[in-house]
Amino acid sequence: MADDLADRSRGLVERRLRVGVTGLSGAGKTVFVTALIHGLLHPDYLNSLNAVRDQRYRAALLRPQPHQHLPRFPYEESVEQLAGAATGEPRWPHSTRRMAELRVSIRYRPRGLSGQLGERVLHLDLFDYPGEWLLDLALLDYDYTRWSAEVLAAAQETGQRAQAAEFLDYVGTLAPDKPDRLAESRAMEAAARFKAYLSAYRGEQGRTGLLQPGRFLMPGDLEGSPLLTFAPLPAPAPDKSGWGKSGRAPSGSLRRMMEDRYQAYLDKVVRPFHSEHFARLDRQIVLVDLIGHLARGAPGMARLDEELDGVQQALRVGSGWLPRLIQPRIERVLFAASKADHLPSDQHEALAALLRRAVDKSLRRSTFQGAETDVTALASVRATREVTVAHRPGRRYLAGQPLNAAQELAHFPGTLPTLEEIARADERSAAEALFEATAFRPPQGLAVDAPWPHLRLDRALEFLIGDRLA
Ligand SMILES: Nc1nc2c(ncn2[C@@H]2O[C@H](COP(=O)(O)OP(=O)(O)OP(=O)(O)O)[C@@H](O)[C@H]2O)c(=O)[nH]1
Ligand SMILES: [Mg+2]
Repeated sequence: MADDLADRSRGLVERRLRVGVTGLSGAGKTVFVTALIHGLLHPDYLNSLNAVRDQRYRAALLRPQPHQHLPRFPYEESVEQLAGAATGEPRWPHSTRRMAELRVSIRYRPRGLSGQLGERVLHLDLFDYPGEWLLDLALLDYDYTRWSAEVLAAAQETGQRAQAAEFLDYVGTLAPDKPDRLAESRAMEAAARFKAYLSAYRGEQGRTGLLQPGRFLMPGDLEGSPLLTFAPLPAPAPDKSGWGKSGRAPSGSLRRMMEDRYQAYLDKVVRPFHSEHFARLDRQIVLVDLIGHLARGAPGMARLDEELDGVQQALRVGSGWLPRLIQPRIERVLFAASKADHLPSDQHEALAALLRRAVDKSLRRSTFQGAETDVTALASVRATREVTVAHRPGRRYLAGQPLNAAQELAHFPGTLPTLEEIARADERSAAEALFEATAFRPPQGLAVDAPWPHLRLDRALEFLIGDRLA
């Protein structure tokens, strides 16, 4: 309100809206933010954004971002890669490991009477951050002992594999409950092995359970920090003589050091991320590579449930320990299955339905009921076209250039599995793929200064910001 008044004195009403973009590694965040900004700057293909449809949308501009200490989203670089401007060869943007921010200011004319009073400006602050960090909020419910027990149990389940064994064997040789001059170097060794185990499984499963600390594989600025030098330890022996009245392992012991670091991780990493970033968002889009989850079979789908539960939990968290002012205020959450251009259009509804079902399951488990949610399937940048072939009329084929092919080809990608097929795979906990899609190169001919093809990017925008352009 104060903002509005100040700005009105300069003759222009300006408002701010902070939209978070998240999803696990590879979900499509960077491509989404790039395409969204590019679309706002070149809005010809955004007809489902009502302000564009009603011709009230004037223009958008990139502006200096509000937080100087956050990295700027690499918009120009990503556009250049996608358009192949430097090399002549379009490429998907590089994988990113950090959060980033960018402000786009949109000038529009409001609907109805207020439109006659003049144009307005919406400062849209986009905040891109790894979903792995959001899922860390689950750790707040665990103390070090309970966390250790669950993580070690999960590691034992996969114990026959090399990296899990190397980590468990090492932890098994430790005597963590006595003061130990070498505690620091043992902590470093245990943490290194723990990390090696986590990264070995990420390739296969994406994550190793919900309780994997998000910064171990996605450290951002914390690379090498002592905050990441901890690992789970087996429960202490029942005999706790020498533990003192506090009930804690003796100081100078490895266990004490690990407990302190785990606690520091919660206090210095997890809570601040929540209060400084997550809790300040107005809207949130969660990108889900559902097709990628299906490719990992039943374990992949189980991980999807876990991921969505984690998001629900994040939305709920904070009411207990955050100051009132920064309690979560996210008003709208859009869950979007990304890369829908891997399927012909007659299967997009089925893709969205699979995601909707998973979201509904986690919504039912959660008691949180604040934010308005919606589910969609979209392609930020459409890399395929739909074609038909003479001998199979009625069947829709995809034409595009596969990542590993030298030229364009048309193929039928198959059909998404039904819910029954997914449930059956789940019973057998079968790891074979439930669906496998061909990965495509970005389309040829994206121009730096012309609109790009997409699927439902504009509808996603209407849900996320449309009411603020009304
Ligand atoms: N066909 C198609 N592929 C996409 C689309 N969006 C993302 N991809 C593919 O998914 C990959 C990952 O997309 P990114 O946007 O880099 O994903 P991210 O979430 O930023 O990933 P990290 O930076 O690694 O966390 C890209 O390299 C593309 O191969 C899309 O709209 N269509
Ligand atoms: Mg990225």
